[in-house]
Amino acid sequence: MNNGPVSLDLLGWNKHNKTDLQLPTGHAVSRVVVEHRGAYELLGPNGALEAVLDGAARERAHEPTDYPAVGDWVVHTLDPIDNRRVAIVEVLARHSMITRRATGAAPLPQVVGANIDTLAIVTSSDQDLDEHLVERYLVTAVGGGASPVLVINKTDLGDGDAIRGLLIRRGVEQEILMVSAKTGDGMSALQGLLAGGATVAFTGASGVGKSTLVNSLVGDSVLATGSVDAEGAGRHTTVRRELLVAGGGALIDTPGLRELQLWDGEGLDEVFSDIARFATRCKFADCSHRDEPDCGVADARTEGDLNPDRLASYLDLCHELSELDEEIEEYERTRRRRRDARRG
Ligand SMILES: Nc1nc2c(ncn2[C@@H]2O[C@H](COP(=O)(O)OP(=O)(O)OP(=O)(O)O)[C@@H](O)[C@H]2O)c(=O)[nH]1
Ligand SMILES: [Mg+2]
Ligand SMILES: [Zn+2]
Repeated sequence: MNNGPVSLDLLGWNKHNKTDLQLPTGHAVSRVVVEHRGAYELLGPNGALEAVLDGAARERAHEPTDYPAVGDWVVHTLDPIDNRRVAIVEVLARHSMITRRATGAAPLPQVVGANIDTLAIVTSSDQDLDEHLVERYLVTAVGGGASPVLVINKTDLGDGDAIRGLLIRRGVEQEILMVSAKTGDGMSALQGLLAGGATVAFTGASGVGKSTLVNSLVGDSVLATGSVDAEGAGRHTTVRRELLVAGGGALIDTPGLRELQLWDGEGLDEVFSDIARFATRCKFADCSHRDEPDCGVADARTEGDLNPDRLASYLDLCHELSELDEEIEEYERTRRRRRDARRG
């Protein structure tokens, strides 16, 4: 890992932040490259720094999303506050934010990455395609303000066109790149996503080659890569999210995910724009497209204009989101009750 100073420009600052910041003396801006439990690793013009969130900023953080995340631009002290770590005093406004439901019983959001331009959803030609999971990633990306792109890796091992066909038959409208991190095939298109100092995050199942792709784009084997078993499944080699600089753009590698729980449905209508279009023909404005009469969506399925698996997947996500809404309401109610009880 390079611990020397890195200009904000190389980290991608100029793509979205045109103005010069007026910083208090003794402060600087850096980017969060790794997040630990309550501590952060920063990279910027002052090199690699360890940081914690300072007390006042912690007071202001009411929601989990208010805390720094990988990809955030933060204002921090130059001097350490505890002999070792500098203090983050402000998280600058994000232009995008990839959020999922945090693991655990409580319905809480978790920011997986901030200020991401493109979310590369990686699949691999030697692993079974999970279309439903791809759709979850698509909704998460679009809802958070990032552009999704599909990447089919390991075209040297199997028929990438077959996977591409499955995605298209499923109704996926986003760009699909076919690459081989091993042979370098198609990598220039992936490289192109970094143009202008963009930030590209990689997500997908374990073993599809996310870290190998990032290493290849960085031009150095900075990340550990793993092996896959006979079925092509990975072994969760990557265990943390990490931002790396790639000559004018930034890359975020993430651990492989077996599943992804949505946090909000903001991106649903855009990702399933065909269904949203058919729904304008439903008799009832609040049609659930399950068994109402005169349902434009059901008609489209009957007529073969809508992949039934895609519709089932959409309805599954709608159901999950409405359950989540109820859970959040219940959670907030309990929280209020506890607070009121404490106040006596
Ligand atoms: N043949 C071939 N193998 C590849 C390619 N890309 C990656 N691999 C191999 O696939 C295995 C898994 O790669 P990783 O980069 O560790 O996968 P990952 O997606 O980061 O996995 P996790 O960190 O566990 O989520 C390694 O053995 C890589 O060498 C490719 O294009 N072709
Ligand atoms: Mg990895
Ligand atoms: Zn309907």
